[in-house]
Amino acid sequence: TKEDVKPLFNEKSKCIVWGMQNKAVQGMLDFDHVCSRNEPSVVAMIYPFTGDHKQKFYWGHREILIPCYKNMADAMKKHPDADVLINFASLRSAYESTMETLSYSQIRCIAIIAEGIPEQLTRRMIKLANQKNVVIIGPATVGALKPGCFKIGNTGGMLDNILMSKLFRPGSVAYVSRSGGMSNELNNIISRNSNGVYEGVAIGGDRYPGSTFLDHILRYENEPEVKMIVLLGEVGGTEEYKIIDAIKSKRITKPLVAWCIGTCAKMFTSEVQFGHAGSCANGDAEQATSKNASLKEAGAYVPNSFDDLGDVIKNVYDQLVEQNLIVPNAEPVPPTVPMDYDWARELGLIRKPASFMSSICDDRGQELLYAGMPITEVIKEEMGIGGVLSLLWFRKRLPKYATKYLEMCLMVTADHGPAVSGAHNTIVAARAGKDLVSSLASGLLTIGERFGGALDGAAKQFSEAYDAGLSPMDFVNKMRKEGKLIMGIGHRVKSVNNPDMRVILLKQFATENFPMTPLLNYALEVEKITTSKKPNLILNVDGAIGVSMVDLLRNSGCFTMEEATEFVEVGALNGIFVLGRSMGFIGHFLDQKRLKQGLYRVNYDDISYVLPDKI
Ligand code: Q5B
Repeated sequence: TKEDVKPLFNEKSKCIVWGMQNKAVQGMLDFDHVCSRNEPSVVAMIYPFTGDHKQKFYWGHREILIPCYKNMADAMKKHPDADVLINFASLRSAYESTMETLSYSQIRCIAIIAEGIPEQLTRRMIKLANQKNVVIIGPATVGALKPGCFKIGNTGGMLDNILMSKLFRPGSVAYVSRSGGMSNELNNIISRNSNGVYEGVAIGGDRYPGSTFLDHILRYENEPEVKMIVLLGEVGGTEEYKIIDAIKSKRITKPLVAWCIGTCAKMFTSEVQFGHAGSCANGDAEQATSKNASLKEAGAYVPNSFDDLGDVIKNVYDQLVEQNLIVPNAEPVPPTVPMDYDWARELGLIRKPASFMSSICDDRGQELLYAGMPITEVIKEEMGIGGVLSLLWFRKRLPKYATKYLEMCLMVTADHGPAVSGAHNTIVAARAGKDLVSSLASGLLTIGERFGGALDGAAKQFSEAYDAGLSPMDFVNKMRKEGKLIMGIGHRVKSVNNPDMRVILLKQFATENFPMTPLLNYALEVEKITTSKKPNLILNVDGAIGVSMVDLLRNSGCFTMEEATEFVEVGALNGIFVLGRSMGFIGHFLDQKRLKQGLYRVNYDDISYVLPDKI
């Protein structure tokens, strides 16, 4: 018998939490704080998958650290004052961790939250717990709470619910239920119809609960502060009949309000299995209606329906007040606990300017969005790299010819041999033993006006001249007068005599597919003038992409003139070369590694030493 069992929890109860359940732990600490406990009820956590460390929590306004141990042995040794273990282990490991917990005599109560533990294992746990006089709450439970003292995990819900149901100070009504969800409902009903909850336990929905209705009710019977008891049973099982026997044998003498839920089960012609593993009637006696009738007959206060439960509780409570068996206390004001930022924001109570804004991609929902388009659609519609680029860079779904052109630009700029500045740098870095990212970055850092970074400059110079109405000749003369190079003109090796096939391909595609190409045409007129002076002053690959992209942005119908200009201003077009050439640089990095090339050192012959004779 457990009739002489001591109270399960008091205002000094300390527990260890098994599992990285930070939200539940914070909820417990907030509960402790509103209950005006002097110190937190959680002294340690156990999590076998990380090393020993500390987790940060709030104690009221203050931040505190709670140690988290890899081994249960260490947690127990360091915290001999903990006598409760809250086991959040999954159904796969809950048995093992509970059995281990039972080997430590300091633990008097274990709450097992996991649902679905095999019944055979549950029975073994219960057997050992009974031998060791340890109370198990659960499995398949949210836990229990004792206002003013202690709360297990997520029991009682969030802080606003705890305050609303006055769970921060003790009342005179103790309850026991199977369901954790319904225990929350009981907290609410009891707080509205009496001076509140003294203690509440949800024993869990499994067929074999670690502790039973009777265990807890007999404990309540022994606790002088408990003046009345509420039992919320349910269809299935015979536990309620043990209560009936105890009423009849006068082991339960305090007023008991009881109701078994699941009365609708009788309305079904076939067997009904409700949510809990144990909530299925095997025979008539296990029906909720039969149990309610028997409870009433034994002398329990049984309402006509669940809806009337609150009224019956109120009637019994009022009688106890009338008889001076309950003297309601003045209502204390609980200490305030700061609201969690996320919760306050969800409730719309606070607003804060965001630190930064993003308008191209959102990964918060169920599915990743590129400019508002779900990634599954991007794939389904075969948008390709050009389509992704159009969404992420230009925030538009560009027409097919445009995305195809973008892909073509990436393809033709992907590489131009190992001799160019960027590939050279990548190769030197790779041969110096650097990793892929460093070698790539080393190559990318050479991209500038002279090498691969003249796209935006060309777009700007040509479009400004064109918009100002300068003839190609006037433009060339103006640039010469100002001593400026024309961006997008000139090449080290390509010339009219050695044409750049990449540029020919780009020109051809743009003239054949774009709605119009006025800037490209203008640039080709400029090229005629510059190449007449020097054959290598051709419209190069940077220039061809730069001016044709202006034609695309201005004439695709997707952007305003201002938007088209802004893309050039912010440097979007150089991004095309950067992205394309990254493919080549990575290729060169891999190539060097594959070829096992050693450290590169410039040959002395390649350096002209021009030091002063003497300083
Ligand atoms: N002159 C590209 O120069 C280069 C002139 C010019 C007026 C011009 C030069 C230049 C503008 C920037 C530009 C992108 C540095 C190039 C690329 C990607 C690449 C690379 C690859 C790849 C080449 C000789 C004479 C001088 C100059 C005059 C030259 N450029 N006049 N406007 N733009 N262009 N960059 O050969 O009278 O003799 O003093 O800066 O568009 O990077 O494959 O290598 O895919 O990787 O060194 O294609 O053109 O010629 O500077 O010695 O000039 O021509 O004033 O006249 P060079 P320089 P003068 S595409």
